Amino acid sequence: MGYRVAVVGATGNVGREVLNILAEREFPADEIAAVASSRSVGTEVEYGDTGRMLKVKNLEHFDFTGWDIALFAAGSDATKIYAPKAASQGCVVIDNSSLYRMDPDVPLIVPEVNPEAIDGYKAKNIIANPNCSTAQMVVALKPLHDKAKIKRVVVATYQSVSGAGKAGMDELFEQSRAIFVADPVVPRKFTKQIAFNVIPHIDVFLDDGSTKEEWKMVVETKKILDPKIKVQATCVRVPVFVGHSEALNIEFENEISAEEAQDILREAPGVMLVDKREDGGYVTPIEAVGDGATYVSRVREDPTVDNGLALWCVSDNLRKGAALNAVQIAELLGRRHLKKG
Ligand code: 11C
Repeated sequence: MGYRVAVVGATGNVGREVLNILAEREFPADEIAAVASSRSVGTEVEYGDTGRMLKVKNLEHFDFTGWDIALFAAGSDATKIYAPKAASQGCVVIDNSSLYRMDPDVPLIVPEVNPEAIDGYKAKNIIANPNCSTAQMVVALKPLHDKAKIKRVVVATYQSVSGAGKAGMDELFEQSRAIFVADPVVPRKFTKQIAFNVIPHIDVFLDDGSTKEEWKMVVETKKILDPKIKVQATCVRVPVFVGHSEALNIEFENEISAEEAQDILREAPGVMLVDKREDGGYVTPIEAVGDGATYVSRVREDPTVDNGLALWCVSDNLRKGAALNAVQIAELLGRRHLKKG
């Protein structure tokens, strides 16, 4: 007997990717429900590329009783109402929003990094999935932290427009077209022109001048990896459709050479090292699309600090940054707690 799995927000960028990944990984599901807001009722979504079409069910009336796992990829307003409802009806919620990530009673999980923390899920029946830019960073940091203990990370991100949903992707496409045909460029989703530009602003501003996206990278890294690690982040939106990139500068407590770091990363779970130190011997976001790995390139020593390394990391933000990590959490939950079959 397999699981009964509900995918909430099934018509969005991340929800569709969740369905693709469940199908690709042959998740042992007896039943899959595609659930979304009333706007999407009447439409159908495909279960991966299996040809199997799922009729979208209305979240407002969906009864989660008897469903084992709900993978939520919905907006925060809907999540606030329906995630606790699903959890109270006995269904374990794996939530992709930022709502529960810093709740001390909710585990925040990246399976390659802190799988054991999932054991705390019973307090609320909710497990949180981290922000995409945090997920890929901690996958790359974890094996290096185990070896030489990280003290501080300075990160600059290059985040694709798909992080802002379908509206973000449409805006990049529409503005690019408008520029080619000399139409006016109108920013809607983003605060400034995104086509042929970069915008150093993701999510809302906080009182200290940082943005909430930057804050998430700080606090989520501490919760997932180690509360002692200091993180300074600058998060930037770039005109790329899918795939987030990050330039990391890392200071360690103990000595670690670039060669040692490369050897460690080559063997690390979830990491793919592509670091040839020659033209094209590194990964760009386009090459990471559709893949689950966190790619690491450009590993080198930073002689301006003690025990410093610099590196470049890239991942598909809709996959490892969201849908894949959520499905991996569901698999981990199955292995450790909800055994079936
Ligand atoms: C972006 N990282 O690229 C965001 C999207 O907290 O889950 C995901 C926001 C979140 O815009």
